[in-house]
Amino acid sequence: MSTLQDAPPRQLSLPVATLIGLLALAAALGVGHLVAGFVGYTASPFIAVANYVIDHSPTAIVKWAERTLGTWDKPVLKIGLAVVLVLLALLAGQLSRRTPRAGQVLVFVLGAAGVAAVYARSDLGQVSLLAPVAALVAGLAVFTFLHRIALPVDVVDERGFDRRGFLRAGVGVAAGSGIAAVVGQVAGTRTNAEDSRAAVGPLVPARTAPPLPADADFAKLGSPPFITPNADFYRIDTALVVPQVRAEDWSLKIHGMVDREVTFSYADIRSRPLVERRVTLTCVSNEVGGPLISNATWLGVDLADLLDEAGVRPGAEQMFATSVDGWTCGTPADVALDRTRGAMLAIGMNGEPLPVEHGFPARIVIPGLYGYVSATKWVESLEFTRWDARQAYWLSRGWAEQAPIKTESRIDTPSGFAGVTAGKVRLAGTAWAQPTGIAKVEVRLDQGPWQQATLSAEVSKDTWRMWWIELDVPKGTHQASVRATDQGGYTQTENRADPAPDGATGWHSVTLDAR
Ligand SMILES: Nc1nc2c(c(=O)[nH]1)N[C@H]1C(S)=C(S)[C@@H](COP(=O)(O)O)O[C@H]1N2
Ligand SMILES: [Mo]
Repeated sequence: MSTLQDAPPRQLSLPVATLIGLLALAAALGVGHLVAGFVGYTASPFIAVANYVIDHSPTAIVKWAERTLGTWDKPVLKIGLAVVLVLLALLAGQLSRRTPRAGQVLVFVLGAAGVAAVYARSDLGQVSLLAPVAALVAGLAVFTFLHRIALPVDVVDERGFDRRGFLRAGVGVAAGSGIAAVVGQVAGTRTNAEDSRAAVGPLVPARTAPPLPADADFAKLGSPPFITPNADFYRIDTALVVPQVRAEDWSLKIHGMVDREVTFSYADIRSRPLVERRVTLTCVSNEVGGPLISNATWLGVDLADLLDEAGVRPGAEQMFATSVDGWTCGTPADVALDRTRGAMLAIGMNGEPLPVEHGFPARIVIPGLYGYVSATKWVESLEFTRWDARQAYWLSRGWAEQAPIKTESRIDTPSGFAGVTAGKVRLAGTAWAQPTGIAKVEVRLDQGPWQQATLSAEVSKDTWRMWWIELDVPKGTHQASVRATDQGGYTQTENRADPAPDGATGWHSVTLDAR
């Protein structure tokens, strides 16, 4: 006989326990996301915990992830965190097959972790705590409620496992959680920066960069294109959710050791004479031969002009920049102030307003310094201060205070372990030494003599330079290596050094398998 009212079970079945754990998790995340949609998107407990993991992972792991996963580092982190949460939810269900206590404790601890992660963020106000607290309450309530239905405490009334009631409640919770998450998502991204960016309209330079010479790159021979399209430009930042800042809400404050505090709006900046400058950005985490380097035509104003209006006082050692997401960056003040260096506050990139993921509405670009000590995206404050007064994000994680870009070179074609036809083999690549400029690139096969490669036209000392060469490659396995010499007369050292603490060194080489 089939009945919906079975005898009271003494313990939950495996699938029911599993469902209870998962539904409690869904409710917590859904409700958390819903509330976060109104009090601050990054207060969503899932995102806050993921951000916390990024900020508190050992530096070596974060940098390793940037290098090996590149732009995939964030999706991989999110998936990893989701897997961990699902496993913990399953565990909460399994631990509670007889009584709900152990599962409730686990759900509470998880919820508390969400609260702590939001509390730990400097860029979120008190009200944002509502999101993880609501998540905690929802998770606990759903867990307890479903457990009560599935395993009634009160067996005296002979009520058994009300399967239909349990399923109805489960479907309700699942649907409610999904709807809550969607509403939160819509509400949280309603202040999306994309439409503000689209409304910026054309940004017209007062002074355009000179046209590019035809031989600015050897893309046809296998070098990268001289200008990296925005969609291909490398992206590195700690922001799990790309900060959404509307141009009309943005401002930049210059303060600290200055004669007068000044604040600029987006309208202030764009109405100034805009200059175009080509600058190659380089990440300190780039391994020898790595991809974390790209080149763009930036549009913006001379940072020195803005700093002059504030009147930076003598004695200021660093320009401490803060992004809207709380990330910070320390630049030597003398480099920021040096007009000949050409530091910019950029609002345009390759003929468009800055893409949101590259810092819209405005970012700093400074030729010759690795990005972590110069290139603050979504910048909102520049404070002039001393080195010992403030420690920037990566400095406090063991990276160097001073980080000029090192002279380096890379073989782009053929790629590593390429099969080639013995005889004349063409190699092409790139070399950089911002802001000194590249003087010479040499390539050699195995331990053979160094041979000078043909260089592309020099567009600017602040940009990379492409090279190509043809080598005689006999049958067999060989190694081709490259080294650059900059215009200061320095030739790249062969000594291999890791990216930490101030940039990798060593010659890049590729193995050629010639048949
Ligand atoms: N707000 C913010 N700005 C940032 C970072 C960051 O994590 N947050 N990373 C810096 C680093 S390490 C680099 S290499 C450059 C990369 O700029 P891109 O993503 O536009 O290529 O941005 C810099 N600016
Ligand atoms: Mo970087």
